[in-house]
Amino acid sequence: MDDVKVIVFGKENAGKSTLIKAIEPDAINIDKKDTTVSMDYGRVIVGRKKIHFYGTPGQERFDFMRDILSKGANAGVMVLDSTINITEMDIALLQELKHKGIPCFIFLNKSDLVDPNTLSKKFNGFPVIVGSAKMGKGVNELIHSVAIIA
Ligand SMILES: Nc1nc2c(ncn2[C@@H]2O[C@H](COP(=O)(O)OP(=O)(O)OP(=O)(O)O)[C@@H](O)[C@H]2O)c(=O)[nH]1
Ligand SMILES: [Mg+2]
Repeated sequence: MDDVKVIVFGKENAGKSTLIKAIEPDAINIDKKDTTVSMDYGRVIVGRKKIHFYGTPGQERFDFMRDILSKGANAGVMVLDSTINITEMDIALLQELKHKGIPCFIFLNKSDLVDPNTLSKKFNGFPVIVGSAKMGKGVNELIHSVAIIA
């Protein structure tokens, strides 16, 4: 079995912990007052690959955790809230991981709250998967996309 490490990042409240719970219902979420304080962890097996998802806290004061958890990652998933515009900082973060050799996907979350026709399919060349962690939409597509590239 090959181990694959995936880091899940994105702003506070984007839905990272919900996504990891949707990937694995028994996932571990370390939350305090509904916000992640250290990390989330969930795993899934696809073919011969054991894919480990590490969710980072969204709050800025925990930025150091992202650096620690991204070490040795094979892929990254940026969770974006569809109801909020992507920022220059989000793009800069995606580029930073790309330069570290970590290919990234964008999981465009909370698509249940917006008109699907208004959603972009690409952001600066990064592949986008439209979904809803809460509804379990796009989650399988994400897992299989990660399994293909990592
Ligand atoms: N409508 C809707 N709500 C969602 C979806 N995904 C997550 N949420 C809600 O968004 C809120 C934040 O979700 P979390 O998963 O805790 O977000 P997070 O990114 O882990 O937040 P931090 O740990 O604080 O960085 C919760 O109330 C979720 O129920 C979704 O696809 N649709
Ligand atoms: Mg969280």
